[in-house]
Amino acid sequence: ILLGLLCLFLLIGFITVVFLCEYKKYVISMLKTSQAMFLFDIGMSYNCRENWVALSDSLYQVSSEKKSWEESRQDCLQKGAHLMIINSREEQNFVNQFKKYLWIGLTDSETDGIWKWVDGTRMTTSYWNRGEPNGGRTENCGEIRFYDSENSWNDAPCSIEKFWICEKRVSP
Ligand SMILES: [Ca+2]
Ligand SMILES: [Ca+2]
Repeated sequence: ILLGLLCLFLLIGFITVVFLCEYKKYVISMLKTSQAMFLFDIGMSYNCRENWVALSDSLYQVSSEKKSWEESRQDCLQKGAHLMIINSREEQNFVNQFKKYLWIGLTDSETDGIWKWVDGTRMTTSYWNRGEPNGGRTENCGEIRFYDSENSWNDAPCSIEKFWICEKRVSP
């Protein structure tokens, strides 16, 4: 009986999730102005069909295509998000788990050797792989590369097309 109840609860949960997704799609189709859509998106804070994954106060989405660092940055902005900013060991270990080469929101394009996050803050804690960053003026964008090591970062030429990871804050 206990198992039966558990199954019932799971079924109800599943139906609820599917219903909410369909409902959201319906409302989005009704709201044609982009501003209303943006507000609604923040309100729901969870995108059913877009594979956002939650960790602490943020949602993360790994891209399914490859783009340059700048195009990746733009893609995240269009989604009301930004390229991932790593400021905890938890986030660092989390991003390695995708086991993919991924652009993150780190660049030293402005001043070589001064690494900044896409929100303008200086990088303080870093997880560079041994010998990195080694690109000087030719490698100005940060990526997750050596994901089997905690220190997985590499600097790479920004024009190379790679997968990327967006981050969206849920609470302010
Ligand atoms: Ca550089
Ligand atoms: Ca490098």
